[in-house]
Order: sequence, then C-alpha cells, then structure tokens
Amino acid sequence: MTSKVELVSVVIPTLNEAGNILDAVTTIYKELEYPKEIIVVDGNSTDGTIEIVKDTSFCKLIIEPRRGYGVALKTGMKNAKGNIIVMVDGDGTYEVKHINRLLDMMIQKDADMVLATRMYDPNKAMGFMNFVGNKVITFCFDFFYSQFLSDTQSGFRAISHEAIDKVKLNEGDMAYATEMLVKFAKEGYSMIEVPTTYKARKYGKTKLKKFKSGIEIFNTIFRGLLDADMVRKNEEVWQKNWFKR
Ligand SMILES: Nc1nc2c(ncn2[C@@H]2O[C@H](COP(=O)(O)OP(=O)(O)OP(=O)(O)O)[C@@H](O)[C@H]2O)c(=O)[nH]1
Ligand SMILES: [Mg+2]
Repeated sequence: MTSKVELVSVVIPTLNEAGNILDAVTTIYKELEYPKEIIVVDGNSTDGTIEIVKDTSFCKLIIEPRRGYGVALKTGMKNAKGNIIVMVDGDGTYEVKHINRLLDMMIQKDADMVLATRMYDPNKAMGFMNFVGNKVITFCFDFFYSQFLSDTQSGFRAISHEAIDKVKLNEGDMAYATEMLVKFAKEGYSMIEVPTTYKARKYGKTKLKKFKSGIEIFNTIFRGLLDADMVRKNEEVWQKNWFKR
C-alpha cells in the first residue's frame, strides 16, 4: 500500500545506450513532479554512456560490471533511498514523460505496483514477435495468478520500496521482471496499469535474447505454481485486484 510519495528513486539500467540515455534522464528530471533521485546502473558501457551520465549534474551513477538486466536493477534498488522506486529502461523505447501517471495512480489506488502498459498504443509500434510473445506470457500469468494485466513485460513500473524489499528475487536477467510479478501476486500485493505508448529503438542494439528469455520467463511462471499457498490466496487476490481497477 502506498498512500504518500516522499521520494521517488528512478532506477535505469544501461548497457551501451549513449544515443538514448541523455534524452531519457533529462526528460525524467524535467517532467517528474515529485521529489526525486535518478540512479543509472551501467554495465560498463563502451560507447560513451558513462561519460554522458557523469556530465549530468543530477544523476547518480553506479557501475555494475556483472551482466544482466535483473542484476543491474537489483543493485540500483539496493542503493535507492525513496519510498517509491520507478524502474525504466534507458533505451528510449518508453515514453518517460508519462512517469507522473504511474505515481498519481499509485496514490489514488493505494497500489503496491503500477505498470505502464504499451498494449493500448494506437500506433502499434511494438515488433510483431515481441507483441505475440508478450501476449502469450501475459495470458499465462493472468490466468494462473488471477491478475488483470495487459503488458507483463513492461519494464516501466512504479513499485513500493517496502513491498519489493519483502520479496526475494533470484532471476538475474530479463525474467527478473516476471519473477517480481509472480512474487507480488503470491504476497497479495496489488498491481495495476496505466496506458503509455511505445517507441521503436533509434540507437543501439537490443540485449533481449528472445528464445533464452522466453524459456526463463515461462520457467518462472510455472515454478511459482509449485507453491501450494498460491492456490489458497488466488481468490483473495482476485477480489482485491478486481475491485481496485
Ligand atoms: N547495466 C546493465 N544494463 C542492461 C543489461 N542488459 C540490458 N540492460 C539495459 O536494460 C534495458 C533493457 O534492455 P533492452 O535491450 O532494451 O531489452 P528489451 O527492452 O527487452 O528490448 P528492446 O527494448 O526491444 O530493445 C536497457 O536500458 C539496457 O541498456 C546489463 O547486462 N547490464
Ligand atoms: Mg528496452
């Protein structure tokens, strides 16, 4: 439950995002209407990302040499001081100017997590394979965990710091984002969405290995079901989340 925003820690993982990161952080710095800190967790980029972040006066830079999207986010969150954490990619694909929507909704609905969904984007800019993969994963997640999400693979989320500290996350790469949803569902934490748009990557390469990540994500979803406690909690979670919508 999040009834007040004291400080927002924006955590941004980057690996060779020199053409994207400055626009992302300056937009967040200008647009975010709540007290904030911006933390960039870089995986030792070689394209100038580190220098660009250092040149800004308002970003805290952490170098995390260990590989993995989840590893980077975990390191950033460990260093976050805010009662709310916003995670978002530094790759220019998310409309970061929508950041206040997530926080406003978090307060309004007293939610534990608010995700920005890209599934209602009128421009349908997401790649076909990513769209289909996301839909299948999201259907399985919603079905098995009694949730109502439309974009489980969104990496743009506002999260209660207290809640994320209570769940233990083990995934080091892209499945980290799904493991977070599975563990939040198990705890009965509320997760809701606000709409955003999607922009195709203009600079750099994707680090997403579709096949490897797909297997890890499904593994995470099905492993979570082995916990018998989940079955008992499902009805309770469904009721709570349905009425929060
Ligand atoms: N620090 C760090 N950041 C990473 C690592 N892998 C990916 N990232 C960053 O995490 C974010 C997500 O990675 P992306 O390559 O955008 O993956 P994606 O969002 O699934 O794929 P596209 O947006 O479609 O390209 C980006 O900002 C990356 O730069 C890593 O090993 N270390
Ligand atoms: Mg991305």
